[in-house]
Amino acid sequence: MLKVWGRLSSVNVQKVVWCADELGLAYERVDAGGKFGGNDTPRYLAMNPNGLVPVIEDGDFVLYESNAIVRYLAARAASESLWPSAARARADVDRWMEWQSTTFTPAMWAAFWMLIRTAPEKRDAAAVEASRAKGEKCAAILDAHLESRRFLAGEAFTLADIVNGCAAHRWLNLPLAREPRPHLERWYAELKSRPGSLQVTSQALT
Ligand SMILES: N[C@@H](CCC(=O)N[C@@H](CS)C(=O)NCC(=O)O)C(=O)O
Repeated sequence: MLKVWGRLSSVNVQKVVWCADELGLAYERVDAGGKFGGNDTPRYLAMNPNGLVPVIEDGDFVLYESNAIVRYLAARAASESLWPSAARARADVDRWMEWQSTTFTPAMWAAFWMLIRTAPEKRDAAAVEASRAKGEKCAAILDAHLESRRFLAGEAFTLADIVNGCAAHRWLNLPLAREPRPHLERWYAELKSRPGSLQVTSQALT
């Protein structure tokens, strides 16, 4: 059976779990990383020399990097809807996936780390504010894009929505003041109503 290594509090593990649930795949998830540890053993480092989660094992095939994993799962299931094969449609999905991993999640990272994983007396308020401001820029981009589209790549739900949905779940649940973003919030509410999202969107940030 497909094995997913990684704790569910990791945004990158969340992408894999959400994708697998959307596809209705049978899999076993093994807690690793963070408080669970286990990601610095020789066995783990042989699967991912970076010592990071997630990793998947599919028989004798081992893969790390969350966005590569969700693309693999969509391709393995021949899911034309999640990851379309037409060049421009695929490029559009890929663009939003790259944007999530290089721009949106890094923007809010310091705010997340300070507000969720750092004791109050050790928080750096200036770092939180700088990160909040960067997160707002990303939220504004998503909001404007979603004003005229149901999902990020148009009318169909794709991998772009899964990976950005995980990031949006984090952004919208951070305990800080945010600008109202009606289109982003409408999109996220629709994502939340999808059964495949529940393991992620029902979870508190930890
Ligand atoms: N680019 C990698 C990043 C993976 C990553 O940074 N994983 C973090 C959790 S989100 C991690 O393993 N941190 C160490 C730990 O959990 O012990 C991916 O997308 O899979």
